[in-house]
Amino acid sequence: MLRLVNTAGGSHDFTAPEFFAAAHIKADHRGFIRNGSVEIPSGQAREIALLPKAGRYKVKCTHTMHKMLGMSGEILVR
Ligand SMILES: [Cu+2]
Repeated sequence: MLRLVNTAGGSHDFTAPEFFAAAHIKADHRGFIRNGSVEIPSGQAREIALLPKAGRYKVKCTHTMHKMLGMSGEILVR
């Protein structure tokens, strides 16, 4: 289960297209993902049941300037 919690005052997204493309995602949870990205409004959470595939994947927030502010990283699945 991937649980994304946004405790901030503004919206953020979790954008990892290669990660989502490689994973097996529960059918009725696929609607949360658009173009490899999950939007999480302020104060909300999203839970996505998935089985990730081993590998390294880039992840970032695509909101304006957010990547520059440090919202990027790497997902490592072993
Ligand atoms: Cu952000």
